[in-house]
Amino acid sequence: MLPPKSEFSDWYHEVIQQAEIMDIRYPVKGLYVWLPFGFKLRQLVYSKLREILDRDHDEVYFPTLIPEELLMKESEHIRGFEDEVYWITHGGLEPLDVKLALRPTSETAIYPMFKLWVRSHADLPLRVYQIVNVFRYETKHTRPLIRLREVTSFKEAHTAHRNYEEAEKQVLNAIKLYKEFYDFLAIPYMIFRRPEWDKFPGADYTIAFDTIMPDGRTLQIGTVHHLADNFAKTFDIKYETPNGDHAYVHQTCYGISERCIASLISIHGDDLGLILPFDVAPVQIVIIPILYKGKEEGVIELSRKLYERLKEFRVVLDDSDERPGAKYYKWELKGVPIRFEIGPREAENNKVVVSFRDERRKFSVAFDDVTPERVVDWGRGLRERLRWKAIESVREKILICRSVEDVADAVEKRLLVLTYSCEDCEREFENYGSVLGKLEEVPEWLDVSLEGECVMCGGKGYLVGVARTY
Ligand code: A5A
Repeated sequence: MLPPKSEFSDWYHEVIQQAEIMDIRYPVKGLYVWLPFGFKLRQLVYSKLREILDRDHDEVYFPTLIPEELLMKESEHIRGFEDEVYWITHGGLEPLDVKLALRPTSETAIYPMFKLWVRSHADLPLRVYQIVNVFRYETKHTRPLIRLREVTSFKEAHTAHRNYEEAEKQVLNAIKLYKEFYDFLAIPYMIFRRPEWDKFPGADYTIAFDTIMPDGRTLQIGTVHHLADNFAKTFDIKYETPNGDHAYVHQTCYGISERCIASLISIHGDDLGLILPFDVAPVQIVIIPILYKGKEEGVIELSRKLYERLKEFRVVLDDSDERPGAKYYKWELKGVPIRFEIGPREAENNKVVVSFRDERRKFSVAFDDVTPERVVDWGRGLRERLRWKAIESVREKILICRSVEDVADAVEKRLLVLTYSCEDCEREFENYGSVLGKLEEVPEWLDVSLEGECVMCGGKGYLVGVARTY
């Protein structure tokens, strides 16, 4: 049995174990084991991310180890990461001449190669990505899929362009790609421009995607950074312009980790377990024959026929010896979107009973009407319902505040506060919670104006987010 989802932290820890996403007993803090079912989910989610990126990026693979000298080259970057780097100091018993870092992210591994690859304006834009593990010695409370010391599914894209404006276009493009990805997962998000003091180390500015977890804390589920020519200057990445001059490239990078799966599990799940959108569910359909002594034959036959017809999907015919109740429980826990039940009555009338994981209401359909097209439609319907349910649950955790007093109170109650601030006063809000930064655009499901009077000083202000964060 799971704890109720209202006890979110306990629910989360239990559901990822009981639904067989992760084994969290690995004896190193912040490192966890992907189980087969979880790994399959990861593969399905990440193949969408790949599909989106492959349209105009090339996938690459860079080494895990970065020599100390390269990692230390960009001063702001290293200042941002120095507390978090794991170092390799020995090869066997021999101390190494050059200390090697386990990559915390790969700018300093990739950009020295960019220097070699970029020659002329014709080499630009350059867009690559990799999906790799990165290591960060996180000191905040570690949690599976949310705050890891080995991030196992770190998608990082790195691009180079002719100038600041072209890099900025890429930032907008990356935002569009991330929107498509999270819309596909039916996960609502808000897009903030992080304040200066919280931008990515070495970036010109950082745009972040945040979602709201069921306990009201926000989770940063992706970031897009404009790097301007900061790294290009450090790593000497220059190109020859059409008129023969030499200029530094302008760069962007953007990343998503397995937090996308943490949010998928957390936002859609319920007291019974996971609820997975049809496209990413490792098991999309389960068929459960209801067997009574002496009446098995027709039931098994019809179940097999249905299985054959739906074979293009990830479908399981659960004809194990367990009781139907135990089977329902198991497949509900794993978030299977569509369930068919076939008993003697169905077999006799050439019908099947259908239920969807989110609604759980059962209805009867003629066997002949259960076509693959119909199933795809049902899957689409389920995603739409999940999307709206998720939007509702996120919306009720947002409060628009027009006075400072309300901000403190609302953050305390685990609400994401949207309020108005000017640039000078923005940092003051750190006294109440984490400042997410300036809201870049109003989500279609929210009705609020981006501009208003700063609630601190009455000056011209913009909408900022303040919340407790993961
Ligand atoms: N090179 C750039 C892309 C970069 O490293 N950006 S980042 O530091 O912001 O990380 C990208 C994303 O990875 C973050 O937005 C966050 O969603 C996720 N992430 C960062 N640290 C993590 C950790 N310790 N565990 C899980 N996810 C993490």
